[in-house]
Amino acid sequence: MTEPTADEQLIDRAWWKESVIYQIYPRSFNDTNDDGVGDIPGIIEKLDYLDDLGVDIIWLNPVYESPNADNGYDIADYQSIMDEFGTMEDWEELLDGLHDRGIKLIMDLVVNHTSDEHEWFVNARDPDSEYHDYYIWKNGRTDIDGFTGHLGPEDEAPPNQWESFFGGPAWAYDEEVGKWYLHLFDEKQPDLNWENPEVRDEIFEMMEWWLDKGIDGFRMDVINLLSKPDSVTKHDPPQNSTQVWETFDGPRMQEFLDTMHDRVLADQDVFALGEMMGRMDMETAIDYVGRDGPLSTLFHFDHVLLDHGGKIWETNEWTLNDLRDSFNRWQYGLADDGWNSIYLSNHDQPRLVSRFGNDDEYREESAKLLATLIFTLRGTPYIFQGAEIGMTNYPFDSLDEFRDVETINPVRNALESGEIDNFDDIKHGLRHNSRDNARTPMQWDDSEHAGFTDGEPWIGVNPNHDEINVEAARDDEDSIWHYYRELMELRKDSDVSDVMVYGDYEVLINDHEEVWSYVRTLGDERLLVTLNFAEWESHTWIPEYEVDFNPHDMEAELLLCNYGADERATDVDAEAFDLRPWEARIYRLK
Ligand code: TEU
Ligand code: CA
Repeated sequence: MTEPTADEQLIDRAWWKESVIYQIYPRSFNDTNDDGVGDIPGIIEKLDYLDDLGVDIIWLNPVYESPNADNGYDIADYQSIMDEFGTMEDWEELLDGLHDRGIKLIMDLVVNHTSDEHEWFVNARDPDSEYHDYYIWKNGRTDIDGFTGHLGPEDEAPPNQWESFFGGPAWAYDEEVGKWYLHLFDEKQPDLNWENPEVRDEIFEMMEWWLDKGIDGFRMDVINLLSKPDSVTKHDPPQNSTQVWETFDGPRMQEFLDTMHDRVLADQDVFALGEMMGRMDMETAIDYVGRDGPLSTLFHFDHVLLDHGGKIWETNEWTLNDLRDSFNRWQYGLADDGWNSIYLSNHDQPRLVSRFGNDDEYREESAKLLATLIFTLRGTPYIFQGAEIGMTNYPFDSLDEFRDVETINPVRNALESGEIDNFDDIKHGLRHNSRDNARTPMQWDDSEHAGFTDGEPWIGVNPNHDEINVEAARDDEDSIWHYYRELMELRKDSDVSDVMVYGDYEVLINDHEEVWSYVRTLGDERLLVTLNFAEWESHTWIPEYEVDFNPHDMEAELLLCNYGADERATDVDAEAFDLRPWEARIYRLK
């Protein structure tokens, strides 16, 4: 970052605003003992890789003991490491290795639910145990007139008709207890009862334990689901409600997070990132991540729901206007208070270049364009492993190739009920939507299993690893990988770093069907970012009436272009120019 300037008072600095986050999905990153599953020693082996790439924070997906019904998001013990991934000593070595290189570590915090194999839940089955009330138990309903869903024993219906996010009812009947427990996700992921103060204490103590071990923060899984609606906590829930979104931002949500903040986070300079489900209004968002809020920043789902239909195999068409609108809402919404997280992919989402770009003819160009977007919007940027080499979706051909519950469960249910006839009818949609696209192994080189493992990988390696791999990308100085590094250098270590991180965002020509352009401004510094989302040439300009400067007087100095700094990109009038297919440029306006 540059020396303090007169604009310094405009800047509310924080290390996590200036950082770039790299997300590691350990199961698919690097395997060192040939069991086909990535592991912590595998990450340690790649520490120099992460350092060379130039990232600042690692977000590690769950590595805790787990039966892996949902790949670690079903935790059986919060304070131990999954055998498959290694030992606590390995984890400590990883933390030290990162810190030695100036890289921070944030851990996944999954406290909406545990595994049904967690000791708490095992004990909770005894109604006299102090753990019984750690979970949400309800009686079923016998007044089942008009009920069409799944029935329990003796024709008892679940307490309400909420559907789990992974398909099927959100309640499971437990024989031993004779009651139903709530699970918003898989049956093996019972929801914790946050109304119980002992649950809160346990979780807060566990968080302190990890912070004492030296971690730098948490990514908080589905954190706005913790507080359940009154209908569930106070009395028996309404019988015909299928509105599972009633569970978003529940009545005590703010209180729970404020307490977490005051008790655990406040005194330490930690990064707290909340994953927030549902479409949130800005007031609620600012309550969470504003100056006085408990969290640093959040993940929302607005832009990643654009192309999703109701079912896992259903897709929707999206336009550039939709994408830009969803980002505009947040860019402007958190302009004065709060801070955005900018991501286009993660372990739950298909590959960004296959989804928002063109993974065929313009794979390189569009992957670079999307990276430009991620690094130049206002907010902390995220790279999900493999994005830096432009990894693509996987050509799934049968249901056996999938591993993810969110994909498999609903498809099995639909095949059983006859809602769909066969896999082939929905193949296209699953290929487009499935989370498994993100989970195929990291492509390190062009060897048999892409250098990920010498054993049999737990999920297929993308056949395109012979071309798309880290080794090839590092050898080619025009690669996506090197472009990511250039973007990070600009953002972190250049004359324009401050404006790139902290500058105001102003969109231009908001209805342009091909080009998304915006200006970032901080004091006298101005950047123009211009991105052509089309496979053809597009014309664009700076409309005089939309900006508070005169574009005719401006000189445009090219800082970065995904076609290289050739004459077409360097020799332009700032007021109007043409962009090549999927071309991205960053100019400094003077
Ligand atoms: O994800 C939240 C979540 O609900 C996602 O499953 C999302 O709805 C879906 O991916 C969109 O396609 C978090 C974790 O990131 C995810 O991996 C877990 O499965 C889930 O919570 C339960 O812990
Ligand atoms: Ca392994």
